[in-house]
Amino acid sequence: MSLDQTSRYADLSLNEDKLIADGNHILVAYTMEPAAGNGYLATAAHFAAESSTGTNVEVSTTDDFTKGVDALVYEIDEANGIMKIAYPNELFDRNVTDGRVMLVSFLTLTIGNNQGMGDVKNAQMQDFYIPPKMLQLFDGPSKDISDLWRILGRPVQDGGYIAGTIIKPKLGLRPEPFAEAAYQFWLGGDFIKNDEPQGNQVFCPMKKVMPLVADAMKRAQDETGQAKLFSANITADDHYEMMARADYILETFGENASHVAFLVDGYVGGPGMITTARRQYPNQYLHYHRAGHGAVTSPSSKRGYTAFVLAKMARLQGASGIHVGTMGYGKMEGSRDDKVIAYMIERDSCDGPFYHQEWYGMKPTTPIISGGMNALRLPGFFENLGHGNVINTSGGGSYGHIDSPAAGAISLRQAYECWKEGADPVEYAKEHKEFARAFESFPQDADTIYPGWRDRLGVHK
Ligand code: CAP
Ligand code: MG
Repeated sequence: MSLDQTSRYADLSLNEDKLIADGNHILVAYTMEPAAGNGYLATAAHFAAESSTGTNVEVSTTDDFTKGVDALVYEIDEANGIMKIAYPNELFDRNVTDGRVMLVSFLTLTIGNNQGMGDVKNAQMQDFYIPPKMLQLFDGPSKDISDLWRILGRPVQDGGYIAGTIIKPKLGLRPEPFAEAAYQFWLGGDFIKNDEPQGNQVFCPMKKVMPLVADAMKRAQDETGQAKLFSANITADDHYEMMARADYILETFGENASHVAFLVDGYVGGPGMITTARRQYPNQYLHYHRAGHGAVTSPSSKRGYTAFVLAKMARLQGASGIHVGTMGYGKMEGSRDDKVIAYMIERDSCDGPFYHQEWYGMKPTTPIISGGMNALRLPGFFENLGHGNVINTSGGGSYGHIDSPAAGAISLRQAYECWKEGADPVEYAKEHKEFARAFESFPQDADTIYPGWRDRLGVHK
C-alpha cells in the first residue's frame, strides 16, 4: 500500500469549466484500474504525484512553489473507471531554442512512469484538452491537404478524394520493377506512398530507385496531363540520416520536388522524428505513418493511449496527414465511431470523447485512410464519414485489380464518384468498367457487401 497522497494530489472541488476558462492546465482523461487492494482515489492521487511533482514518499526538499505545480485529480468516476487530471502548464518542458513546447514532455509526464506503477493495474489516456496559451506553443502543420489539391489542380476547398496506393509487395521489389509499379498506378491514380518499411534496402538502394521513380512521375504526368504525388519514406534512427534522405529525394525530384511528401513512421520513430521532419522541411507535406501504434491503441489494450489521442497529438506536432484507420471498412481494427478521429484533426472545433477542443485556426491534419481498402469498400466508408476530403491509399485494392494498377486506381476514383452521386454501386458498375471489374477482383468482398451482384452484373463464376 503506497503513502496516501489524496490530500495533496486530489481536489474534487475543482470545477472543469473553470479550469478550462482559466486556461492554466492541460486536462487529461484516463481509464484506470487500481491494482488489487488499492483505493481508487488514492491510486489516482499517486498517479498524479508520479506524473508531476511527487514520488511514493514525502521528500524534505518540497516547498510551497513545488506544491503550486502539482498535477491534481479533479474528477473520478470509480464505477466506470475514469479519472481526470489537471496538469499545470508550467510542468511542461520548453525549448531553449525558441520557447515552444515539445510533445515528448507531454508524453513523459502524462504517459510516462505512470504506465508501470505497482498500485495501478492499468491506465490508458482517452482524451486531453489543450488550452489556447499552450496550443499556440505547438508547431501545428505547415502544409495540409489544400497544398496537395493545389498541385493536383483541384479547388483548394473541398478538393475531394485523393486516390492513392502503396507500392506493393511491401518489400522485395528491386528498383526497376518498383518504378514500373509506380508508373502503372500513376496512369490512373494521384498519390503513391512508400510502404512503411521501404527505404534503402540493399536490393533496392534509395539512390537507384528514387531517380527511376522521379522519371516514372515525369512520364506519367506527361502521359496523363495530370500532376502526380509521391510520399517518400525518410524514417531513420538518426536525424542526420533522415535529412540526408530528404535532401537526396528533393534534389532527385528536382522540378517535381513540390510533388513529394515525406513519410515518417512516427510511432516507432517517436515524436522527435516527426518534429525533425516538420521543422527541417516545412515546405513538404508531412505524412505520419503510425505502424506499431496498435501496441498501445488497440481496443484490446488498457494502457498507453487511444488512436484518437495519437491523431490529436500528431496535429499538435504538425503532421500534415496521419493514418486514422478504416473505421471498420478495411482490414485493420476499427469501428464506425472512429470517424471522430478524423473530425478532431480536420475541423477547427470538435467534441472529443471527454473534451471539446478549439484549434483557433491551426491547420488541419488530413485523415489518411488505409488498410485493406478497395473500390468496393469505399462507398460505405464515405457514407459513414460523410465526406471524401481524404487521402486513401489502397495497396491490395490497386495492385490486386485483375486488369491493371491503373484500372485499380480508376476503380477507386469511380467508387468516390459513385458515392458522391448517391448512386447504387451495382447500378453504377454497369456503366463503369474498372469499378465493375473490382467486383470480379475482390469477389469475397463483393459477395459480402453486394449480395446478388453476379446476377445483376451478369457475371458468372
Ligand atoms: C496497407 C498498409 C498500411 C496499413 C497501415 C499495410 O496496405 O500499407 O501500412 O494499412 O494501417 O502495410 O498494410 P493495404 P493504418 O492497402 O494493401 O492493406 O492505416 O491503420 O495505420
Ligand atoms: Mg503499409
